Amino acid sequence: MLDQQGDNLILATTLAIAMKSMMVEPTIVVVGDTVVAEKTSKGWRNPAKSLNGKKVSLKSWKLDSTVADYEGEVEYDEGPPMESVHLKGIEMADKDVLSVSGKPMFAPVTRISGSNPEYKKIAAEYGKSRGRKALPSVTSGFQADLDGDGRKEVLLVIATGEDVKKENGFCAIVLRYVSGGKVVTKTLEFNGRYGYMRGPYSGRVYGVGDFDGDGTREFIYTFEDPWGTETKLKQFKNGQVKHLCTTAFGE
Ligand SMILES: [Ca+2]
Ligand SMILES: [Ca+2]
Repeated sequence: MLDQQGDNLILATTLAIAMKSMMVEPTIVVVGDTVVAEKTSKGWRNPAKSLNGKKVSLKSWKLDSTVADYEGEVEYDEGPPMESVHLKGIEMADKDVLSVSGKPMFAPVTRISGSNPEYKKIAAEYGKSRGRKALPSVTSGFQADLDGDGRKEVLLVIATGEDVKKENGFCAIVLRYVSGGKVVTKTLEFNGRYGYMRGPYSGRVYGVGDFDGDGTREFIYTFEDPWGTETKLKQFKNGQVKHLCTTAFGE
């Protein structure tokens, strides 16, 4: 009798494990508590309503360090104020934390300090190249190997302060990489339309890594103004930036 019960228990446990392994988790990218991208068999896309109720286990990352992993559920909210897909029950999530389900391979990153003279110079030269008189600075950024070729690229947020937000102010996200022995500066985002009811703008880069395990790295950043936020997922490969997905909130 006891043996029979033991056998049943083993059978039930085996079934539970088998069922759990059969439930395929969606591949999602989350910033704070907001799902910003989903990988399907057709590629990356905006998170869909079909994610509602899906269980996920996420690996979390805060630019250059791991933070506590999350196991939980995805929830779809049709609004108001707006449609969103987020993690259930973590309202006060740290906005800087990037979380990815499955087995993401985060790439090591080195934070860049805006007070470093080299980056002060880079920011000043960039501002000048855009014809702006206001002196910008590197407000955030990092070095990381975006394309996995063993050499690090640089992602920078270059912005002027709020005090000079009139006609000369701007915020940009730029990528710097070496091509043919020369440093190339590629502008990914630029906004200088400061003025009445606009600005200041800000940007933030969150991390880089192979999020879906297909062998190509992705990177993610947010570009923001008081009216809304755009979070963009991109790839850098063979000197080209490929856009994968934008999730926008706001007006
Ligand atoms: Ca590289
Ligand atoms: Ca990938």
